[in-house]
Amino acid sequence: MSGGGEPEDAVAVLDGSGLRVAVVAARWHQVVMDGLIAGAVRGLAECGVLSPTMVRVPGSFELPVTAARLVRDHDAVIALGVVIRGGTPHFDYVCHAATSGLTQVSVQSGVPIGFGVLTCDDEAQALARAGLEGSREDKGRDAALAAVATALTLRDLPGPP
Ligand code: DLZ
Repeated sequence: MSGGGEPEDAVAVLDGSGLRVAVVAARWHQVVMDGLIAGAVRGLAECGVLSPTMVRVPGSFELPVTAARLVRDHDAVIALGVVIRGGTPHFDYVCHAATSGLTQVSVQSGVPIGFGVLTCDDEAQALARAGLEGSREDKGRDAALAAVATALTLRDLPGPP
């Protein structure tokens, strides 16, 4: 997937200061994860979210069940992980479990989940998206801004939550 179609107003100023936000982050691929987490925290601070709940889980497979708990008492969740293709079909199973699990949790709860799970062919692709020095993209920050923007949009829509 290419980042080339990113909307120009994606970085519009967001006031998320009243929101309860959680970050859930897997532990695999530590250097990339450190970049994603730092990017998410930076993005949240830009929106006025200064003390997000931080939770670590073993791997990306554990993101959905943990997000399911966090949506009970947060207005937005940011899920971060890195899955790198190996020589077995395991990659597809973990990616599918994380993607469909997080989608289900978000749609069923009505709480937005920023999707900051990198699914890459190799480590170089992941580093390029990790928001580290020399990275082209900052997917942790992108996921944080998307979750806050969606939480604010949902809050302002008419009708029951
Ligand atoms: C087992 C596994 C493998 C092979 N690769 C990754 C990965 O690249 N990224 C990741 O976040 N997690 C990986 N895991 C761990 C699984 O997500 C999960 O934690 C274990 O299967 C235990 O449930």
